[in-house]
Amino acid sequence: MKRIIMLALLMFILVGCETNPPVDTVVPNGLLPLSAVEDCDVTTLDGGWTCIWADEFNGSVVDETKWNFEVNGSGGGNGELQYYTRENAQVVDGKLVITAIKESYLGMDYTSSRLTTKYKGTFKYVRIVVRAKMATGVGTWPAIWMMPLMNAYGGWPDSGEIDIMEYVGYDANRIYSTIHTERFNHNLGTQIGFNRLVPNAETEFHDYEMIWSPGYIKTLVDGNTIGEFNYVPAFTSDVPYSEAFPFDQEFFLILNLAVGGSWGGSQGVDVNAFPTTFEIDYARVYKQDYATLDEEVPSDPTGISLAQLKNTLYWQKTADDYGVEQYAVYIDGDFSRYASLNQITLTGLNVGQTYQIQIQAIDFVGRVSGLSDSFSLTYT
Ligand SMILES: [Ca+2]
Ligand SMILES: [Ca+2]
Repeated sequence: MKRIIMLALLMFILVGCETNPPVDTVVPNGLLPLSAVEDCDVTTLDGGWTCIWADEFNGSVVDETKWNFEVNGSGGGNGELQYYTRENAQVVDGKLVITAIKESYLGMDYTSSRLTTKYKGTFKYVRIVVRAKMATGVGTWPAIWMMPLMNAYGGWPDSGEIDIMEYVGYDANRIYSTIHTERFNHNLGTQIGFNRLVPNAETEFHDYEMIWSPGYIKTLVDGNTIGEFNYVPAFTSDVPYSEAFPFDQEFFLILNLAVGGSWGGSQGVDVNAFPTTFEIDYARVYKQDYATLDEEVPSDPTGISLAQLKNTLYWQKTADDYGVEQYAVYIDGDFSRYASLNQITLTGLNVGQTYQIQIQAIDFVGRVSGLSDSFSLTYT
């Protein structure tokens, strides 16, 4: 009898365990809604943006769970004059304060600091807001910028650089936004950049911002556009998209105050300008909460065209309520590969043979468009 009761109890427990917890089946790829991080003072922004990483600089020291110090005198690759130390960055009154000082240190004439979120905060397709006040004086060069976590497409500049905001003291009150890629970079004089006057950039805090989605980066100051960077495959159809727009990988954030160097020092360095500070009130990173927001299927890809680059096709960027994350490429009706942006170079096919190529758009929650019309490609 006791055994039967035990068995019944066991059955009950087993049946109880089999009752499935509620499962979110709203989105095809199982993406779950985002939760805002607790240490972000503004947890959401209009447009469905949720804060996923932030530093309000409310503590008494730099939070090394979020930031790395880059300690070196290597000149930042630009012949800069500072030695970057840990001691030149402090958290004071709710702000990160980076101070550039004129002092002899390990063979350099200035000290300053450079902090990165490498391996601690890495991001893709996000919105970043950094509230900051510039340093002062000829020869200073503060920046809010991003570098790729992995060099997926090769060393600088092939894997890209995003300069959300740069400021050179000799060009007072003008802020710059620039991207560098293999095709477009300052070594070639082909970098793509914009600038905007901010008359009190050195005396007041402003929100410097970037919004990044597939094939698109926009920078802003206080909500006003500085520049927009678009991947337009028809304009660069002689190269793969990774050479023109390699921004489909994880990037990390960098805050630094350089002294001198190829750009910041091109009008000399005013020794009387030091010490001077680059102050950051907060850095916040937002991501769109696709699982909660996205409701529509992407439209079918159209406009497939032959690129100048061999065996390469591009097509119109597909419309979707919250954006297309990637495209699936089909050859003769079979799935072949994915493309992050609206261009693909086909490889490994038979020379002289003609193939029917179709494209399908996939949004961030896994909703798929129909297949495009077929494009006949004879492989060369
Ligand atoms: Ca703050
Ligand atoms: Ca959608």
